Amino acid sequence: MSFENCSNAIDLLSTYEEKDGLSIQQLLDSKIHGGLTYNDFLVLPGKIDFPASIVDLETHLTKKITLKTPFVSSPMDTVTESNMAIKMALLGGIGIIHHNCTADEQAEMVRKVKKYENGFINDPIVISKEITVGQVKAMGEQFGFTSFPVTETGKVGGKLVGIVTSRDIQFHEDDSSSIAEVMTTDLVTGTAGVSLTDGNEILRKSKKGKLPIVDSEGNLVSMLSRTDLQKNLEFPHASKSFQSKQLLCGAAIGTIESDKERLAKLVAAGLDVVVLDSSQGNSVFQIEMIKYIKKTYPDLEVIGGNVVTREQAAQLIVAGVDGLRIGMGSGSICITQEVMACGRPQGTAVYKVTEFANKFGVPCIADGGVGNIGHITKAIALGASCVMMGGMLAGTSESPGEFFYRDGKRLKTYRGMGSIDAMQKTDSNANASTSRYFSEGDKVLVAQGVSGSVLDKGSIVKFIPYLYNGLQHSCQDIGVKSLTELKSSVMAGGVRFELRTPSSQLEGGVHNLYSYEKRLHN
Ligand code: CPR
Repeated sequence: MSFENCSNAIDLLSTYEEKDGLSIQQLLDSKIHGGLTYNDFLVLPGKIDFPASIVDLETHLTKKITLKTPFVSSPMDTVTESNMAIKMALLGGIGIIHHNCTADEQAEMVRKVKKYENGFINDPIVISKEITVGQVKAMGEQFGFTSFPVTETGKVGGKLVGIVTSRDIQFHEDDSSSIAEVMTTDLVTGTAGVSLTDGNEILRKSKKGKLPIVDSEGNLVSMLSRTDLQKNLEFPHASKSFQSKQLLCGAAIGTIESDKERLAKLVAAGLDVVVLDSSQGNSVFQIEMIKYIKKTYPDLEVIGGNVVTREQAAQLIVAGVDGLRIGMGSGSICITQEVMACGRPQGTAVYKVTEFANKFGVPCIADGGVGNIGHITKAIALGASCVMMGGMLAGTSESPGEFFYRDGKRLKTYRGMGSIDAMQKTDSNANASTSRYFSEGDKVLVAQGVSGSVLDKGSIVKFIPYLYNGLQHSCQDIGVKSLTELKSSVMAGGVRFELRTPSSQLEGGVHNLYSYEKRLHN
């Protein structure tokens, strides 16, 4: 057929029976290719007829929970505590708080996330009116500011009676006067439940420095500060529960008896989703725990795992999970495959499990081995609904731990939960690491991971939007307008794949340069 006779591209291609590239089934035929990792293949480009900005990244975390983005932070003690969980939820993902700590500590972290209100200071420093001017001046030196709300109890939750600012005390010479004599009692306040935008507007109009927020009985609930006005960003994708409007929060537990007590505390703190944290999820302990949780807390969503085979998944689906976590040995800090001889290349694991679980409406999280945006696209193309990240989010301002310097680089610790370091954490009740690997009671601990360090990545407030925009552009190149369309087009054979030889992988990276700097975003 000549080119002149064809009016469109479809006619031009009509002599070919199949689309170019491989279907997902051909790509993942492990009898031919062996197990694949994300780096072993590429997605072929499609047609762009829409802007990247319209690509919809909404997805399911569990049967009942949807998120505006597919990003989940891993329950590791160098990745997710309340700071990370708050920011992940504000940015449209969710954080799963680790359990390598006491049940009370973990519940307190969950509570902090659930109580968080963006822009509002929920734990302001409050004084009572018995405090003297001299004491407030000293507090000013200690904290660097001299505005404090005054309540009857001297605590948040007490009746608001005034506010003291630097103007009230600056030129007051008698340091022994009580604050009641100098504080401002003519107060502008906001009412609990006010939105951030409305609260900021009241603050702006009042020309005051602080806006105390009070409940219907006049008790202090929180505060807005003028110095934060510019910093109070809105987060349109925030993951919130429909009824309470509180941020969504997940937490991990193990599968031993004491974890039932731990879970009761987490549920009392407002937990939305529990992740059963085990490196090999197909155990009688986990199956029993799933049944117990579904019976005891029918509204709590349960994510089971980890699994890498259809057979493992089937056991947990029958037990009643609302979501599955996939991955064994693919984590960046992990030596499980080396030591245990068990595991599966992550690309194959994600496809084999999701292809099965999705038939039963069970969403899956691809956990471990995500090192760049391309890996996220590939995990979703293979059928995952979300990706769980450890190493990608470690070393950010929101991850636990202090930065330190080595070789002129600013670093933070990142360690596997089955590393000797994590397993030897000595807090009472801190059994996460050993129970994750069924090692509680072992005399000799067998490490399944390492402890290391990662470079400072800055705040996830910049990093997650980079992942978000990158994922939108990736979908645009593939020619799909949403993550849902990506998955359905893959299954229908519309989105095609190509295997990569080792030399094609080299070609796909930066090569033949004398030197270069890899900056991922501005
Ligand atoms: P990366 O995102 O760093 O590649 O992997 C994080 C995931 O690795 C975690 O969510 C968890 O499933 C897994 N993981 C954590 N500690 C581990 C050890 Cl010590 N060994 C094996 N896997 C581990």
